[in-house]
Amino acid sequence: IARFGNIRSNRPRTCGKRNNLRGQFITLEGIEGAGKSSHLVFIQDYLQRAGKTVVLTREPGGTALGEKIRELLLDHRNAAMASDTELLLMFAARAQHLAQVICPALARGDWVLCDRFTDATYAYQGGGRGIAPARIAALETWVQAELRPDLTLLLDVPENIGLQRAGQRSTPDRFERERVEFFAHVRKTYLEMARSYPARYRVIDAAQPLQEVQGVLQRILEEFCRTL
Ligand code: Z5A
Repeated sequence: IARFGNIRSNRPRTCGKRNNLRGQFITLEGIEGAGKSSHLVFIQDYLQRAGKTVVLTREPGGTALGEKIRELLLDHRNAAMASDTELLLMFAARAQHLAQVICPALARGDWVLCDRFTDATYAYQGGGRGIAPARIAALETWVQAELRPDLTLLLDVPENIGLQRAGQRSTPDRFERERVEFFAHVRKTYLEMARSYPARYRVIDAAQPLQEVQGVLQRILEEFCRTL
């Protein structure tokens, strides 16, 4: 044991205690084509007008190393990637993202607005690929310790609408090549998580026109800022 040091030194050190982090952590989730990219800048602008310093970032990615991992994950030529490999790569990118971007920003008191986070892992690798949630939870605890988002905005659309919107893009990546059933499982898992964590989740009907979605987002953000 002496060789490996004190057991406590093996505890996750990503962010330390949540109450030492002064910033707020907001994540945006949804299936393919739900409209995350369309709404991120709107949310960032709203928060900046409310006087917050906002760090806008994304997963997988957000760091130079994480973006390289993202390329591996999305490259359609990596069709042979095993589900466990995919899961571990997601968390490898996340560990780097937490250490290099998210935790320092929250410690400074900045607000972090992240396009997808660990809920996407439960939805895609759990719901979509069929990996047991307990395995994902073990990695979540390892990599994040007690850090969880303060607010998760779930842009919810039926999978046929999401895929139709996203289908207007050029070469589909490794996830975009999945069948509609895959996205139905992903959506179902997101909605189950929203029911399990009502305090941090807000589900937004993203099938509405863009302006209406933004009206709802604005009301949610106003309420969130008011209750801090
Ligand atoms: N992934 C994972 O498996 N596990 C994980 O842990 C993480 C991620 C973190 C990359 O994510 C992939 O990684 C993702 C899951 C996986 N793959 N999938 N699927 P990503 O977030 O970068 O990729 P994405 O989901 O494909 O995001 P996206 O393509 O940017 O979709 P979006 O941001 O939700 O949609 P959008 O680009 O804003 O909108 C799509 C189109 O619809 C566009 O033309 C818009 O103008 C239009 N749109 C949007 N909203 C509306 C409304 N309300 N009305 C009409 N038209 C609209």
